[in-house]
Amino acid sequence: MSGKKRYLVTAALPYANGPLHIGHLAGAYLPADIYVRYLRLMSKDVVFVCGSDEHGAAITVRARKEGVTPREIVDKYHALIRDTFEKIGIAFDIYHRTSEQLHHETSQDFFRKLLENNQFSEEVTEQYYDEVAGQFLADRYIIGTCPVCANPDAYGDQCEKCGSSLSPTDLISPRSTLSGSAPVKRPTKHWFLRLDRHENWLREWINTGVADGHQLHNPADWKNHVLGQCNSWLDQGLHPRAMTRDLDWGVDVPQEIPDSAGKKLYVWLDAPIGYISATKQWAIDHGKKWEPYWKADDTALIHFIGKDNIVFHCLIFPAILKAHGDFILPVNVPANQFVNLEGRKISTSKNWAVWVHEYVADFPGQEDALRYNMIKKMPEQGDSEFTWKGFQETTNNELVNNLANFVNRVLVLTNNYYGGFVPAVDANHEFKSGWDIDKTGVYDEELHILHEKLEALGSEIERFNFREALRILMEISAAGNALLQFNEPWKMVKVDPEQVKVVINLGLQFVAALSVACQPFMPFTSKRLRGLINLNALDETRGELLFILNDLAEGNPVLPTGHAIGAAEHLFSRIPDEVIAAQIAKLEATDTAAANTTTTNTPAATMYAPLAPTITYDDFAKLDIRTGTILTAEKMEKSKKLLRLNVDLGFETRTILSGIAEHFTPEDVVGRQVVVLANLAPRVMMGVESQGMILMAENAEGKLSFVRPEEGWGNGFGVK
Ligand code: B3M
Ligand code: ZN
Repeated sequence: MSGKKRYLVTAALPYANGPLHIGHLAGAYLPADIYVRYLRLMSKDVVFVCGSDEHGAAITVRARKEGVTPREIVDKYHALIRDTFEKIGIAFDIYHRTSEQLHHETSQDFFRKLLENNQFSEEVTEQYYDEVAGQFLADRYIIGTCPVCANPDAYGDQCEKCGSSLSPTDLISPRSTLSGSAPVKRPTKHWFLRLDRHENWLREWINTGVADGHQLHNPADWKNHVLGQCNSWLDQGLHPRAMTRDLDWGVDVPQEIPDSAGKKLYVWLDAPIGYISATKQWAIDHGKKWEPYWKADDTALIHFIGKDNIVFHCLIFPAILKAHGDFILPVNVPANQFVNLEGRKISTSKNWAVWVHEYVADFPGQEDALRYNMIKKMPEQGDSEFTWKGFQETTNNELVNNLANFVNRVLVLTNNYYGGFVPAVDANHEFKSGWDIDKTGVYDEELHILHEKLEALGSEIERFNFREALRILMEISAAGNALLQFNEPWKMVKVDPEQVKVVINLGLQFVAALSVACQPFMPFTSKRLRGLINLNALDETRGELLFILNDLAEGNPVLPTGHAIGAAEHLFSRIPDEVIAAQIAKLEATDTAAANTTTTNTPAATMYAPLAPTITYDDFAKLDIRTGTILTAEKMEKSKKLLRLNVDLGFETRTILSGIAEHFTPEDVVGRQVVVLANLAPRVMMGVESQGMILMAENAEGKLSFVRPEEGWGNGFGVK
């Protein structure tokens, strides 16, 4: 462990604009829950905070879509999300919400302090305004073509396709998501956080763990993909970023500040402060002090998030904390990647998801089967895949055939042979070890191996390797099964009763150890299992994993001789084919339903992006599109998406960065004739100036094709 005195663990605040799906679970919430439950079992002082993120365009766009108020949206989904977390066993110390007054006050105090510390530049800039809807457009209120990867539906703050951070004025052919109209530009004042002033210390902190001369963390403990994303952002240079918006829903800019009328805090300023206000509320509710958890150097602050939130948690929020001056920085941000579903990206808008609240309703009492499957498929280092067939196979082969089967056999034999009491043993009596059939088992040695396995499991959790920790848990159960298989107590009970006592006693020690060690992963199973062996449900304030580790380290069994267990039960039941078939049918029906509910009511309509707003010929005439030929091509360092091209336009050669690297290799494209938007304003990306855009066609599967003139057409000629 980090050797810190206390831990403050946060999990990303889910937008209260829709239900939770399995991707959310495996991305941020299950890893955080496992980590916190483990810390509690090791008797650590830990506070686990989360809450609903109730501001920002994600909420108001949904409210407009459903024809209700933002308040109605957040009240509906805050309650659903909070209840779903509880039902699937995510054990927050507090699940707060950013519409609470305490959060507004906390965020406004933060803003005042940043202003006092001269951390903003106040600028009047030209921003897009929707004359039809009568409001300025930022973030998700405006979409357009991404200048980096040509994604036609990039948002005003971020392109979800290539991950680029954007400003609305970067978008090509922007359009309002409120009215669909082409917006106009109007002057408006905003407060820009001077992120550029934080670039140097952030670069050093991210890459060396040092800030203000102190070694705060070890970058080797951070995930490579997290460091990679931070550095690609830092390589592009950090720029002043507007921290206020012209909105009617959100945290007010403190009213005493001149020109603050109608201004709200940018949601990514107030949302992370939501972790702090949640901690404050927790402290009020429990008569504790919140400051040590956010201000003391001997606190470990850890943020669990999905990869789309890395920059906000590793660069922007740390800059805000530092700009404030009183707060510590996170020691790790172990972001997970994404889960795909049946070969496709999970999509809330396309209703392509397994909703957690629906799973809990469809599979009562099997919450841990989903937890287990999502941990086994946790996207720790790369995206992973969930399929219903895989869910069935994993549950039946591992939870039923391994864990439930082992527990059931040990308990049945204990009841049958010893009246349900843990038998006394002759510790020197020989038997076959479950860890190695060729190895003669020794009782005390087996307890030592159990101790080692539990310690290994713990250290994998401490390194955020939850899949590996789960594998070790199941390895203990498999060794327990092998112990029975290799020694066949049901045959030996008449032949060598002393050996059978040792084997059954050991099996019970494995079961008791599993009842504690499985709790971070499968809390419901832990509780049931402890009932079966007549032990109380774990008291998370007592550090019970630490206790059994100490017992085993001293060579003492977990379950004492003579302890009375209860009746045997199967912890998990097999999942039949028809149940899986029903889930797959439900998913496909949703998918077809989505196809059939398009405006033109024909499936074809979902094949195509929505038509952009009507433009005039004059609008089109502004575009200067020319034919060209790609002379050279190379991959851009540290970018998955970009190729750096030299394009011959006849009258000159251009350098153009094109987001096609995931579709074409440099060799694929050299010599190709292309069509170029030649009068697009140059844009610096990753330190390189891109002078134009290659026009590409994208089909329904997201495949790209070059648009090009006939073979042998010259370069530099106009396209109309
Ligand atoms: N509400 C979740 C997201 O971007 C966002 C996280 C906030 S954590 C402070 O999907
Ligand atoms: Zn993009």
